[in-house]
Amino acid sequence: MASMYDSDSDSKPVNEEGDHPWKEAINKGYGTTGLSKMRLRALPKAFIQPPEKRSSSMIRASSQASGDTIPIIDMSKAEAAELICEAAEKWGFFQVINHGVPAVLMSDVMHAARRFLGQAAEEKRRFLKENTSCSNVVYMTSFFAEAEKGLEWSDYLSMNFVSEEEAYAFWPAISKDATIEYLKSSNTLIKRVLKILMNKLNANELDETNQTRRIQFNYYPISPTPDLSVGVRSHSDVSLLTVLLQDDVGGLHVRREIDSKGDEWVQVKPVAESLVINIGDFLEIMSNGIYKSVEHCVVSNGNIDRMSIPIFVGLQNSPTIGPLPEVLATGKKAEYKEVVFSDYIKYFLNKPLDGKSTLKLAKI
Ligand SMILES: O=C(O)CCC(=O)C(=O)O
Repeated sequence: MASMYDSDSDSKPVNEEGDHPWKEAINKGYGTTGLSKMRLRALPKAFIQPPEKRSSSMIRASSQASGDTIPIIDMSKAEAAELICEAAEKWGFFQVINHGVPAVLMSDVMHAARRFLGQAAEEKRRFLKENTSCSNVVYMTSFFAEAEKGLEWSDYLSMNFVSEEEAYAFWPAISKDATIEYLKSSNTLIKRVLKILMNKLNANELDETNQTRRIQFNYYPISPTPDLSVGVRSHSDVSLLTVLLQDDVGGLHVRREIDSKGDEWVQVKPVAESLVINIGDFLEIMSNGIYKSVEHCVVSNGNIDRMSIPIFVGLQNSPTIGPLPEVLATGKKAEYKEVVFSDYIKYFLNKPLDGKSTLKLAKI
């Protein structure tokens, strides 16, 4: 049955104080998508970010002094490997073109994500944490709604890949074929980038059977007051690396430290048919800080909605994580300690996204 959250009509009861029944919207699967459709004139209070977390003001306050942009690397060129390592050290972020993932699969998975997210809440709510028949497929609003002061203005479907069999059985029927195809086809690129990064460290190739893949459909609806809301709070990824497909709207910003001049936030401008790759915390720790896992955030937009599809490449539950012996063999002082892997994950999952706070757990 259609609800007021499913409608685009303007003639809805709106509490202009922003004191909206947002909990109902989340608990019933309408999420921020449903709230956005109500064309609220004020952001519900629960979504107002504390001043220090407002990405739009953070970004405005940081002068982009350098004028530099995130490197765009052509993977078909001989110098690609060198440029990838350089970007991983200097930026922690880069975009790749001619990367081997067919454009048609990228477009198919974007359409698949739109199909899933565009459904009525009755369909999406089947994947809420309390309803899903497989804990590896979950539909959510905000990262950690229970503990956040200021929820994120976004909804997402997270699919942790365990096996094709499980994915075909439990991922949403409306989007699973294109999602599984895209995920499979991205594997060659992921393997190639990891091999390049490990080579530069003189380390062995990482065992693929010890890795994980989680793919996510992120949806950022139009915000009534984008300056007060945030799409995704500033955070670094708990992954080896992340491969992100974004639409042409833009909104992803990356924090960059520039020595004497302080920080700057740089937008990752959409480039047609490219993929954005960023280094995650695991690779920063394993490389002893040579590769950088940097803070990034997504600003809200008051005019147009946005979609992105990250693949988080992770590690299986290994006993500990720390700098690779090959890296320490060079005689460099350890910047990170060996930490219990499950402690690291638990710490990340049990708090709101908050800059590079998880990485500090491993820092000496
Ligand atoms: O949507 C984006 O551009 C980035 C999303 C992101 O940072 C995340 O899902 O962790």
